[in-house]
Formats: sequence, structure tokens, C-alpha cells
Amino acid sequence: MKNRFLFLFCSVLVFSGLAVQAQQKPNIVLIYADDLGYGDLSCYGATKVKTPNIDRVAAEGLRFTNAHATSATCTPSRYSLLTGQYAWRKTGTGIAPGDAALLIPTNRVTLPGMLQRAGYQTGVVGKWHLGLGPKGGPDWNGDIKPGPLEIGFNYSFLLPATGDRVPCVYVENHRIVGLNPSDPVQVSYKDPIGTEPTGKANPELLKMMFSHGHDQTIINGVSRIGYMSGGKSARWVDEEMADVLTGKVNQFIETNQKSPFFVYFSTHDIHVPRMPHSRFVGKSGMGPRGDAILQLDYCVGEVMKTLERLGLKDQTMVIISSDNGPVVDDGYQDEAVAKLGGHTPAGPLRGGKYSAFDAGTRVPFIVRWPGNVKTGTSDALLSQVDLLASLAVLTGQKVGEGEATDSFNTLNALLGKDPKGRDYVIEHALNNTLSIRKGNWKYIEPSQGPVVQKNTNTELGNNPQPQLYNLKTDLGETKNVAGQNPQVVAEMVALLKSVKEG
Ligand code: NG6
Ligand code: CA
Repeated sequence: MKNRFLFLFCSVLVFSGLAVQAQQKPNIVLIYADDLGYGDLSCYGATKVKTPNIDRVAAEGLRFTNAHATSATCTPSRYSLLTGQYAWRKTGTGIAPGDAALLIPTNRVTLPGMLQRAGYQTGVVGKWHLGLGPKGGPDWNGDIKPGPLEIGFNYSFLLPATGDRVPCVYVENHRIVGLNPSDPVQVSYKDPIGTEPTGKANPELLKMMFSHGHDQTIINGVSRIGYMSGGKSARWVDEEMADVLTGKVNQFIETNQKSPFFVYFSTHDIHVPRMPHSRFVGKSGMGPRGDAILQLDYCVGEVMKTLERLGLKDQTMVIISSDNGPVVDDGYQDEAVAKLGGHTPAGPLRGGKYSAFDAGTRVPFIVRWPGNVKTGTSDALLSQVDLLASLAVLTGQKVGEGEATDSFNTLNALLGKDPKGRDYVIEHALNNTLSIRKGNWKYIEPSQGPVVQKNTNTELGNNPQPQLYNLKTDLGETKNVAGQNPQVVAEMVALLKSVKEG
């Protein structure tokens, strides 16, 4: 009798546990901005530019002050986000050329693949920059695979690499959109291809002049990195890109509204070339960089409206973040420097995109899921590499032994229940310099890399000596206190060594 009672009692527990778990599978919308800095949003203290839609998401959700991309550039950050592994463990995961092969192995657990197993419909829309196709690069005029569909996405609509790299066409699932087979796309990152003008030879044809690099094939009046010929009917129009991508995200949400869905909206904004729609031109007073921030904010608003219209706003977890820190002049003369007007893209932090200083990787990070994520601000230490393990716990999935080994479950921090978060975070910069954030400390390992990247005017944070900063008293990393704290330095060296070997 007693046993039967116990059995019943346990069944009720198990049953109600499952019920809770089923309810807890929210839709997940991950809006991943490009090069958006810690100080670029008004909810993060910007006063010269206003981002009301993103601010609303933050006001209704949780805004993190100490969240990090894993790297100060795009490709490695995205690699880590999707695989739960630090990109620096694998060679060839630096900024990828536009004709790179798919960097993510197809036999490994990925964030979308894990969610697919949990019953999600998974989609990616926007910048990819993780390579496509087999070794040697993709067949642009045939089936472009392997790609997102082979690593766990049900749907993809991509800029193959970046807005400033050829080929300047959209790829939907396995095919270039709108390609005329009699005008095949050809791409080269070595020698010029075709007869089309380049920025270098014909600068008079440009709508926007380059400042460094970006002087190869001209597409839509903007010269790019790399050479391209053909595919005339398929070429994108930069000024329409934000609307095109947002439309695809909204369509994906609409199509999949009945099943749990995960959509990775990887915006082109606010990366170069900054060519916002005419609706935004001149509206920020800060030139195209500021106008692109307004455009990004608008896109977030449009996605939120779609969720609202479909009655999904409260059963959807919305995450907004960025792949790396900010850069002002990233290769085009777009007045970003001249019109900055007192705006501080990195907020109080030092460095920026490419840098080992904190602005390289400390980025905006906002989570909204009413009733489940606390509202307010959290100082918990968070890393994007943990999304895989954390969302696996949220959706009741197991990550196998030896898989996604750098990804830790920090779900409670994400939900606002744990104010501390991770014990430490590893950051990776352009020259492969690694740093650690732990407690109040920031340690940057010795590096022979350049101190400053002149073209972008970025302090890279490289120093042949070990650097240690106390971010509690010196958030701007101005005073290297490694000499005064040999014990702390030794601990950091040991920790970094163990993570590298792990
Ligand atoms: C750099 C490009 C820069 C940008 C970056 C990648 C030059 C001179 N600079 O090499 O413009 O494209 O790569 O940015 O070519 S990221 O956000 O995708 O990492
Ligand atoms: Ca980026």
C-alpha cells in the first residue's frame, strides 16, 4: 500500500515535471548584430543615438553588463556560438574569405542541431561568414553545400560571407536567389576575374569611396573585398538588405508559428559598407554608422511586432547581442569618424573590434521572456559560447560527453536567477591573443602583435609583457598592475594553460 502511494506520488511528480518542461520550450529569436559596440545603444548609455525598440526589449527583459562574445572578430565568435567550442582550438577559423569552405564539421553537435532534436524548426537569416561548400569552396552555380542545412538548420537565407565581401548575392537553402544560369557567378580572392571595374581602377564610379582595402570589384557602386563576375540578376542592393532580411525572418516566424522555432537573425547592420535605406539616411546626425544603428533598431521593432501580431510575444525568448565590439572606420569613407560627435561606441571600455581590451568582446546582451526571465540589469559574467549548453538544459536536451566542451550551463544566469554567472571567461582577439576575465581581474597574455591597428585606429591590447587590470577600479584598463600582483598573474597563467590544454 505504502509502495503504491509512493509510486503514485512519484508519477505525479514526473508528470508535472514533464508538463513544466513542455511549457518551457519557448520559441527562441536570436538577433545577432554585427560590430555593435557596448556603448552603441541608448539602453547601454548612448545619448547621441536613440534605440527605442531595443530599449523596450531591454526594459521588458534583462540587460547584461558583463556579457562576452568569444572573439573580437566575426567568424570565430560565430563558430563558438554555434558549436559551443572556442574557435581558437581549430586553425583556419579567423576572418574567413568569401569563398571559404564550411568551417563547422557536419558531424558535430551545434546549437541549431541540438534545438532541432528538441523539436524546433530552425532558421538562419543574414550574415553567415562561416564558409560554405566542401574543401576548395562552393560551386556557386550549383548546389551550395554543405552549409547551414547540413549543420542543423531547416532553413537558411544568407549573405554568404559579409556585406563587404563577394559574392554579393543571397543564398537561400542550397541556391543563389534569382541566378540566371546563362550568367554564372564567378568568384576569386586571388586574381581579378571578369572585366568589371574595380574600386582601385575606377574610383570615379563609386557611391562611397574606400579608405583601406575594399578596392576590388564594384557591386552596386561599392567596391568590395574580392573579385566577382556574373550573377547580375542575383546581386543584392545594399540599401534594401535590412528590409529583405527582416522580411525573411518574419516569414519564417509566420510559417513556423505553430511549432517551437529558433531563428538566428544575423543582421548585416552595423557592419561596413553602411548603406542604410533612404528612410534612415541622415536621421541620426552621425552619418551612415549612426543611421545603420537606427535601421537595426527598426528591424528589431519589426520582429517584435510580428511576434505580437501572432500572439507569440510572451512565449518567445528574444536575445539581442553582437558578434564583436565596435569599429568606426572599417574601410570606407563613410564619415563615421568625422560625424561621431561625442558618441562613444565602446562606452567606458578600452579598445574595440579586433582588440584584446575589453571592448573587443564585451557586447550588449539582452534577454526577454516575460514571466521567465527577470527584468532589470544583471552583472553576471556571461559568454555566448554557453548558449548551447544553457539552451540544451532549457529544452531538455543532453549534450554528449566530449561535445561542445567549452559550453557551460549558465541558464540560471540567463534567466536572471544567478547574479554571478560563469567563474571566468576566455576572450580571443585578432592576433590570437587570449585574455581572461575572472572576478575583478582582466588578464591579457603577452603578445608580440602590433599595439595599434592604424587603419581602424584600434588599440589592439597587445604587449610583450603580461597585462593585468582591475576592472572594478579601472574599467577602462588604463593601469597595468601585473607587476604588483604576481600571485594573480600566476593563477591566470595557470588557468589559461589548463583551458588551452582542456
Ligand atoms: C577585415 C576588413 C574589414 C572587415 C573585417 C571582418 C579590410 C581592410 N578590412 O579584414 O572591413 O570586413 O575584415 O569583419 O579588408 S567581421 O566583423 O566580419 O569580422
Ligand atoms: Ca563583426
